Amino acid sequence: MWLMQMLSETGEDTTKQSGNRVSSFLSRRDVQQAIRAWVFWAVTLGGLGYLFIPHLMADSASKTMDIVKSTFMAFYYTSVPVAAVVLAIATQTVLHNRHTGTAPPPDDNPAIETNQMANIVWVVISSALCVFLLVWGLVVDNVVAEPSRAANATVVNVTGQQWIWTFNYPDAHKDTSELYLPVDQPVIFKVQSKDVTHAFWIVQMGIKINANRGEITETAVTPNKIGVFDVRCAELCGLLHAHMQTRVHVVSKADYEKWLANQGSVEQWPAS
Ligand SMILES: [Cu+2]
Repeated sequence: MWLMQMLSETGEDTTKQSGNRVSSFLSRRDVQQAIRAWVFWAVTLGGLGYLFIPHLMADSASKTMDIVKSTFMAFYYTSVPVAAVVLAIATQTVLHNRHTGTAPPPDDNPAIETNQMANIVWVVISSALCVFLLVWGLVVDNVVAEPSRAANATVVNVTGQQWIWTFNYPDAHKDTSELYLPVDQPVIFKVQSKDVTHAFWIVQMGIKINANRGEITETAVTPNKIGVFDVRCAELCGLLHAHMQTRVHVVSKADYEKWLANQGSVEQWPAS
C-alpha cells in the first residue's frame, strides 16, 4: 500500500513526505523512549556476550573449532539488535505505557503492526541480518569441509556401542579404545553404531556426528594442537550415556608413527 502510494506520486513529493514521516515518527516521545531502551539492551546484551560466552566454549584444537566459535559469536551478535527491539518495546511499555484503573485504555495508541514505518524498518533490517547469516554459513561450511576433501587424509573407523567407543585404523590394522592422531594431518572418521543411536563428538575440535546402526556417517577434521582432548557421546543412549567418553591424543607425526608401530596396549603408551 505505502509502496503504491509512493509510486503514484512524484519523486520530489515522495522524498519530502517520507522524510517528514520518518522525522515525525522518530520525534515521538514513546519512540524516543524505545530507542533509548534499545541502545541500553543492545549494549548490555552485546557486552555480556563478549565477556562471558567465550568462557563457556571449549579451547580450540582445530580450525573447525575456531570457525564454530566465531560462528556462534556471529549468530549471537546478529541476534542482539533483534532481541534488543523486543526488550526495548517491553521496557518502554512497562515503564511509560502502563494503564491503571478499570476503564478501557484510550485508542490513541494503535498497535505496532499497523505502523508502516515500524514494519518497514523491522522487515528490512531482519532480512539483511538473515542474508548476512546465510552468506556467513555458506562460506564457513565450505572451509569446514576442507579436511574431508584432503587426498592424504588418515581414515579412522569409529564404532559406538553402549557405552564405549572403539577405533579402528584400517591402514595399520590397529584397534584402540583411545584415539591417537598426528597433528596437522586431516583425518576422516567413518562412524557407526552397534546398537542404538550415539553421537561422536570431539569437544575441542568442533566436530559432532550421529553414530547410527547399519549406516556409516562421515565427518573430518585437521587437529592443529598437540595435547589430550575429549571424546564424548552427544546423544542420550541409555543408562551410562554420561560415562560414554574417552580421549584423543594429538601427537607429533614421529610419535604417531611410533605409536602405530607399537604393538603394546595403547593405554600404556605414550605416557600422558
Ligand atoms: Cu550416549
